[in-house]
Amino acid sequence: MKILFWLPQADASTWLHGLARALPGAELREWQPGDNAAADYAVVWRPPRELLSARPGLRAIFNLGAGVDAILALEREQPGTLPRDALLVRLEDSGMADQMCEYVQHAVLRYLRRFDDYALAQARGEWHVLAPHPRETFTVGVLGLGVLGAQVARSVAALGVPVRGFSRSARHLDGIATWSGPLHGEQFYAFLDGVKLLVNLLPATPDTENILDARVFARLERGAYVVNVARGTHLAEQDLLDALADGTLAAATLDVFREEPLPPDHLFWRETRITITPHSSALTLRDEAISQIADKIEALARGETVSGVVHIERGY
Ligand code: NDP
Ligand code: OXD
Repeated sequence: MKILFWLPQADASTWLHGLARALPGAELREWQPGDNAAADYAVVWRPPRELLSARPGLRAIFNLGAGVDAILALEREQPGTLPRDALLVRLEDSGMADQMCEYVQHAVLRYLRRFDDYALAQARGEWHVLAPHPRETFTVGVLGLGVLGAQVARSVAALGVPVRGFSRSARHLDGIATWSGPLHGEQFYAFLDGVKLLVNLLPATPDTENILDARVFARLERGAYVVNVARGTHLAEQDLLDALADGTLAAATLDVFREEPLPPDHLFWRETRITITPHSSALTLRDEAISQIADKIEALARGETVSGVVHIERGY
């Protein structure tokens, strides 16, 4: 079987060696511009359009991440980019959930115990004891209860704060109040009412673009916190700055941005109540990703079905 590989800004040889060890019979090659020779599978992250288009015979595209928005954007901009019969398969957890749980738990504890305010006080050379937020009303809302969101919700509940979640279809998670339905519907607003810290783990689709906007911020508890670990396109940037300025929100932690790297002159760098990390809340782990993808390639080669297949029309 022939496998094409593409991962910008990474040492492709280490990945190719790992894939070769996991799939000893495979013929592996790193894609180069102009390569339109046949391949059975593609293992890629943010591939150029030419890698995918005009490649009949491709059986599956494996995305080296959980979010497939970059690949689906190529198809939306130019329908037919994705080979007609190829499956698009995303990573499912593969070591990302633990990292995401740590990241979100850290943000919850930091804001609950007001370490963000202590950091600002230290910068001013001030010594003040601040009352922590009451744990029982520090309600955390998790938007998106998929592979990552469900585990994050459970891990935050283990900290002893009330947790609730929202998804498109109904989900049941022990000990976590859940709502479902369309975004901006009645159930969505019922979910938001009373949330003190909102975590976003939705996929980036046309439906979810700008979901973190002024209307949503206004429904949270006054002085709420926002943690965006999904995609930059979810956030209405000016609405966030306005909500921080007028006290609707107290602070935000952002791992993802519309433009990455975040440009040096972006206003977010200068807003002391915004914490920035460089799209690092949950990194793709090489060994885990290779093992998951190799298992799925072998399953497909045996004619079996695999999980993690993206529903193209739904967008995730
Ligand atoms: P999943 O596909 O497993 O989960 C998506 C969840 O969002 C599901 O619960 C789904 O609902 C819900 N959802 C989707 N659309 C809507 C909608 N319109 N209204 C309400 N709920 C909706 O994804 P993962 O948990 O694996 O990953 C989530 C996202 O996290 C990725 O798409 C990616 O963008 C981001 N990510 C970011 C990383 C980082 O380093 N910052 C790392 C990894 C992922 P339902 O359950 O009904 O299908
Ligand atoms: C992902 C990501 O989607 O790294 O996996 O953002």
